[in-house]
Amino acid sequence: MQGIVYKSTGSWYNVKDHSGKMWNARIKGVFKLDEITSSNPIAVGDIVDFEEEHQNEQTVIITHIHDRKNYINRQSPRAKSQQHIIASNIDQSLLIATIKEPRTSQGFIDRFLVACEMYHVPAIILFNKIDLYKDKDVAKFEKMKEVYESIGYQVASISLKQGQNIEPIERLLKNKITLVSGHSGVGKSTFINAVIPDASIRTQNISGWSGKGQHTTTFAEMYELASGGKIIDTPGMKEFGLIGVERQELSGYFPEMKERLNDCQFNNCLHINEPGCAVKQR
Ligand SMILES: Nc1nc2c(ncn2[C@@H]2O[C@H](COP(=O)(O)OP(=O)(O)OP(=O)(O)O)[C@@H](O)[C@H]2O)c(=O)[nH]1
Ligand SMILES: [Mg+2]
Ligand SMILES: [Zn+2]
Repeated sequence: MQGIVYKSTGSWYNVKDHSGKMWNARIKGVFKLDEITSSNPIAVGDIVDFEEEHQNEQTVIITHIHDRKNYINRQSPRAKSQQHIIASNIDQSLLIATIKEPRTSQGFIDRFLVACEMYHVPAIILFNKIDLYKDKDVAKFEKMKEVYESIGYQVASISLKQGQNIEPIERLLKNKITLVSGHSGVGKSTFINAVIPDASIRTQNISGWSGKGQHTTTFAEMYELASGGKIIDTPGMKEFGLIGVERQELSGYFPEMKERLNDCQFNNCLHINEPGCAVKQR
C-alpha cells in the first residue's frame, strides 16, 4: 500500500492511503537515505509504502520512502551534524515573520530563504500581527518589504487577530502544498485555523509575553484545505541553522549575489574582502 505522511511524532506517523484512510505507522530498524544523517528519517509530506503489521491491529510498518521531489531541512537543534527535515514534497513555503512579539531577525529570514533556494521551493514572507505595530515598527516592516521584494520575494502583511488581508494569502494556497514556518508564537497555527476553521489547532494565548514563544505546536502536521491543496503546520523554531551547504556555494542561494557571481575576479571568491569582487562592489 502507498500513502502520504500527514503527521510525524518522531516515533509514530499518520499515513493517509489513496482511499483516504488514515493509518498509524512506524518504522523498523534504521532508514539511511543520504550522506547526511537525519534526526528524522521520515517527514511530513513523504510518500511511503507500508504493510500491515498484524492482521487485527490498525498499525502498519513503513517499508519504503519514495524519492523526495524536494524538502526543507535545517540543522538539528540537538545534534549539529545531523539534519532535521521539516517537510518534503512541497510546492511553496510561507514564512510567518513578526516585527515584535516575537521579533524575527533578518538573519533568520535569510537562512530560511537560503534553505528554500537550495531546493527551489518558492517562498512567501508573511508579516503577521500588524495590529501591534507602532510607527517605528511599520517603518521596519516597510524596509524589510523593500529589501525582500527587490530581490524577487513576495512579501505581505496581515493581522490574524483583526482578520486583515487574509483572503489574498488564502488564494495563494489553492491546490498547492504549503509549508508554514517561523518562530514560536508568530501565529502559524492561528493562520491555519483561519483558513481551515475545522482544524481547531491549539494556539497559545500570550500573557506576560517573554519575548520567545513557548512552543505550542510540537509536531509537524498536514491539513487539507476545502479549496484543494494542503497546508503543513510546524513547531516554532528558535534558530534556523543551515546544513548541507558549503561556504563556497552559499552566495549562489542569494538571488542578489547570484546574478553577479561570474563577474568576480576569482572564481572561488567568497565575497568577503577579495580584490575584484563584483558582489562587494555593489
Ligand atoms: N496581536 C496579535 N496576536 C496574534 C495574531 N496572530 C496570532 N496572534 C496570537 O499569537 C499567539 C501565538 O499564536 P500561535 O498560532 O499559537 O503561534 P505559533 O506560531 O503556532 O506558535 P508555536 O506553535 O509555538 O510554534 C496566540 O496568542 C495568538 O492569538 C495577530 O495578528 N495579532
Ligand atoms: Mg503552533
Ligand atoms: Zn566576489
